[in-house]
Amino acid sequence: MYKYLKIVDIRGREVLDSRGNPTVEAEVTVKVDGKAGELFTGIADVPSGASTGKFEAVELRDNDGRYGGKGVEKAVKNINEEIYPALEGVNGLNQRKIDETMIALDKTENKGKIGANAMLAVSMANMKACAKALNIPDYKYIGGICAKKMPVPMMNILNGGAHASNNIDVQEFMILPVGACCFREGLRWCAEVYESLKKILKKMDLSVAVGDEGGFAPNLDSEDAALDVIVQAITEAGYKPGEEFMISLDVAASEWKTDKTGVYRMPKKNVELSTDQLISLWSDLVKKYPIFSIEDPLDEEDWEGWKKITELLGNEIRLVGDDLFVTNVKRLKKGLDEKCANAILIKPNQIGTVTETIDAVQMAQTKGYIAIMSHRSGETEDTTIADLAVALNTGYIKTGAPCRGERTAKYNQLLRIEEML
Ligand code: 2PG
Ligand code: MG
Repeated sequence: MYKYLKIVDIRGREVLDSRGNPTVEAEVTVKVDGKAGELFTGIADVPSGASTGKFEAVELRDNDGRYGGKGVEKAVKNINEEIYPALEGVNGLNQRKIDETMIALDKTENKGKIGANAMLAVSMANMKACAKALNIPDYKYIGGICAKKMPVPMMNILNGGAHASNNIDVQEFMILPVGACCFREGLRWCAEVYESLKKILKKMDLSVAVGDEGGFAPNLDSEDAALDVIVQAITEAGYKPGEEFMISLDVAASEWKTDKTGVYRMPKKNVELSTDQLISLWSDLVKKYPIFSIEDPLDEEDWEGWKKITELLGNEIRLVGDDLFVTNVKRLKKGLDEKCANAILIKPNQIGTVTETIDAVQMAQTKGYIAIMSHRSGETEDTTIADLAVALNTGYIKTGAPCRGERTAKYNQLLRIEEML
């Protein structure tokens, strides 16, 4: 087995994401030690969010005339001219050293100088190059013999909020095939419910156009109306809501914040609510529907509110911190100390390196919080999160609808992994 996989080349490039916006791709090439000196190249693309948390690591954009300011040429230049010289000759097998070198190069708390998009692309591409050189799948390289658990898909089938131009304020409605025997079966169940929902919406004369993550984005009057059609879709597909399927919501309530912490405004309904009113709204929904989890039910700075809702609902459902924690162990630690939430959403690009992502998952898991591996609303065909979910035994993955290639790419990769396991 190789002990040293020398990084001999790193290059960045600007590619497009699923919204047609530029994003960063990196290629890392490693050379095996010994006489053979064979070369292996890993390629990785980073995704991009729409409802981004205030405390996420910085996604470096050019802010010039190209692509409406969204170009990533600066980040690409940083890969070629800053990161490559710093990592040339380093052992790719030492992923933590590679990530730490990039962090040290950047020197800022939020990775604002080099850009978390530049760093994550290199971090993931290095991991992939090493896995390739060792001739093992990515999930096996990361998780070794501990990688064993296929995640339950949290499949987004109805979009609202910042991900759709309809009048629903909650950003995502997801279904979880909790009664399925395996990933393949669960995926089929979800696709059948998705089809069943499509039929129902057509019958209701509602749009079946899809949002950014592939879920439908019909003009329904309320969150209750959305949940009702989902329950109907599950039932008409022949499954039992609450037994075979559970439902999850991503409120993305940081998008509803006003100037005052604890005062919210639902942007589409234009209704103002206090933290307490919002908590009672969610607790009413939990009584009425088979809800497994609610993500970001409150704003990323409303720690008091999070504490209250965790006290009230934490024994019944999972309260998932996405914008609240931003995959950052410092914010997660605060949540653990103050008993806020009981689950964390894991998005590698919120933090910017593979090893920091792993650290966040492990901290959560040792403290009894579940970790949910997640895509972004702007994605690419990169499937690293599928491998990470299995490698780290997260148990859950949120990666959109069974529709749109950038979403199915992850599900299809999980099908391959399940066969290997
Ligand atoms: C979220 C994500 C992914 P975005 O809020 O959880 O579904 O959306 O990537 O826009 O932040
Ligand atoms: Mg979210």
